[in-house]
Amino acid sequence: MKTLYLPILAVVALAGAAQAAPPAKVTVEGAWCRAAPKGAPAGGCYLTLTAPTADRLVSVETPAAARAEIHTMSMDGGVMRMRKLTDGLALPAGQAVALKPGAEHLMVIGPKIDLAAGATVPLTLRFKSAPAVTVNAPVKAVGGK
Ligand SMILES: [Cu+2]
Repeated sequence: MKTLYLPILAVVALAGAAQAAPPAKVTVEGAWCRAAPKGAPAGGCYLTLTAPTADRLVSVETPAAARAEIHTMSMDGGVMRMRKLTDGLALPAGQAVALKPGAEHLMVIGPKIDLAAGATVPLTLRFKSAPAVTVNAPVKAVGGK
């Protein structure tokens, strides 16, 4: 019977270690969403992520829209197209990853609020390892594509 206790003790020790050292938070800077015409089906949000250790942005949630997705843009036969990143977005250790117009971005689909300047879009970012971070992204009327 004595051998049975050893694995149980090992599991308890591991759980204790995990509690003592939670994964470091991902830094989120400069979050904003682009203003969209009233009734627009979706809007883009942008921010810069810096993960202290290699991580992955796996999903985004917002109470301000039906759903939110992580998108990338690429040229397809001379046309810029957006595509959902189903596996999320890699965040190399210590390297700032900018989500910006014309590149990787967050898409809020089916907005429940008017994406007008002055509004705020709360975005909860979920990572593979680091704890989730919620930021309030101000809506800005910014031109350009
Ligand atoms: Cu998009």
